[in-house]
Amino acid sequence: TSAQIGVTGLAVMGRNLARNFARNGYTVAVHNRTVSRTKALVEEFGQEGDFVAAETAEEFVAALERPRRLVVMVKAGEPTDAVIQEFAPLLEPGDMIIDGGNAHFADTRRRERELRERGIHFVGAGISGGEEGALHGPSIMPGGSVESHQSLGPMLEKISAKAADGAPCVTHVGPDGAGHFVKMVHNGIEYADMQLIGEAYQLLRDVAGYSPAQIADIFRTWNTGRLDSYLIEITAEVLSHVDAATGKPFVDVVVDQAEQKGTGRWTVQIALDLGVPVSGIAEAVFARSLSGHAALRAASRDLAGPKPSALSESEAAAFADRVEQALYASKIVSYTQGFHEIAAGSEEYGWDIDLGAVASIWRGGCIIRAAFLDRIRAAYDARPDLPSLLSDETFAREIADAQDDWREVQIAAVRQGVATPGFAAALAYYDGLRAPRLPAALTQGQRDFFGAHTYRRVDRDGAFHTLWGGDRDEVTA
Ligand code: NBP
Repeated sequence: TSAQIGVTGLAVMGRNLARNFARNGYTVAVHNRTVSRTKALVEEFGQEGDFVAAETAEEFVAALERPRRLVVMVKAGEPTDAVIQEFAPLLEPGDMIIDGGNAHFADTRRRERELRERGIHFVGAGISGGEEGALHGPSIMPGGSVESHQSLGPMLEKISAKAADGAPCVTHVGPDGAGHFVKMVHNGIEYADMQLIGEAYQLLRDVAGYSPAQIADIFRTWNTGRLDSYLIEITAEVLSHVDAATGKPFVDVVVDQAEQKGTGRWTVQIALDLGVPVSGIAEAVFARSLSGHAALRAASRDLAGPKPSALSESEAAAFADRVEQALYASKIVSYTQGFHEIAAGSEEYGWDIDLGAVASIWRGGCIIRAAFLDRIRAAYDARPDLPSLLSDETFAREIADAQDDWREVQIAAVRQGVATPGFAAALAYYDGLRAPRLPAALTQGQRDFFGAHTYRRVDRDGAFHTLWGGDRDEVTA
């Protein structure tokens, strides 16, 4: 038998992806460094489809039809390079290696270049949706050559999630590292979404005085409206869950220190390199980092702050409505920032990424899937050169409608001493963009004063310098 696709790396993701291919009628060669995982897969799930278990790399490669399609689902970083080094010598020109791990796009660019010299297509494919997504249909963001996508695309479409309108959640994002870049920003937006939801929860708890169970109900209601999304849905599930051992709300027995694997941090690092203000995503990464500083937090517990005062029942209900507005407006801003970063990456690396198509493939399968993405797609479809999501009429109008409540929520947070870095960053971004004049003019003056860095004038072209230490005459630089 010859397999149409092979999967090496059979931990949770690889195993479920292999099963997904098999359930869709493909013959799947499976391989793992530790052979027991391969055997376990075939023993447990062999009846789901056609698997070819391979113990060695040679057997694995020999099991694949040509051109070979070899999916690598190992731990990102050195293990990926190790696997490539093991398999590349066994492959022939035209074969494809698909890296479905969470690789850094710069690594993907390097690997693609090296393998291209040997005639092998290297496809860095972002895969989102966790282990459930891998099994039932993930959102897939493949990069690499057009040629490889012609061969691979139909298979990926088959195993991918489908959006509500039936469209497969996969598109050829662009050459070399484009897919992994977009997956990175997806994860950054995911961090921001989670942080904003967390802040909404904290406000409903501390300012409105609601219990986790009541807040779960509020999130369920929100999930029937414009905030309809996977993350809001699971938030309600987590908040209504009661710890069996103590009878307390589950959220109260979990240590409040958030962990991270790095893709959110990369999103911010790359944004800094590209000069894109992703302040909401950055605050989300910093908020996780702050939460983890246990000793620092313990040492700071006695710092002064306002005394919280709970709202009356009717005030609380009105406040919850305002929080929904604040959450929605802040969410628009974090997607605006994330799409700006994708546009900037596309420009920097010549990827020609279709932003509407990216929004489209995030509508199903992935962690940030949401009704909202349909609207983002519509905005980019209507105007592919949209300078910013905030330039879209519909989003601009929604923010205009939300802004009074958004500001009120921020005022309440500040007054009551509840940290809302995500809401605050989003609002500051919005007001910064709107401002007719920014204090950046003053910054330029300071820079010119201490470092003769020069400035431009509003009324004349050219670069200028003021002789600050002397007669303060202005000279042309
Ligand atoms: P892990 O990231 O835990 O990786 C375990 C796999 O890597 C095992 O198959 C292991 O083989 C293999 N491996 C390692 Br570690 N070092 C190796 C080496 N030097 N040579 C060959 N194989 C090696 O698995 P995962 O959680 O299934 O994730 C796989 C990829 O998918 C990662 O890049 C991850 O970031 C990405 N991803 C994960 C999720 C998720 O929800 N978990 C979602 C989206 C993307 P062994 O069995 O012999 O140790």
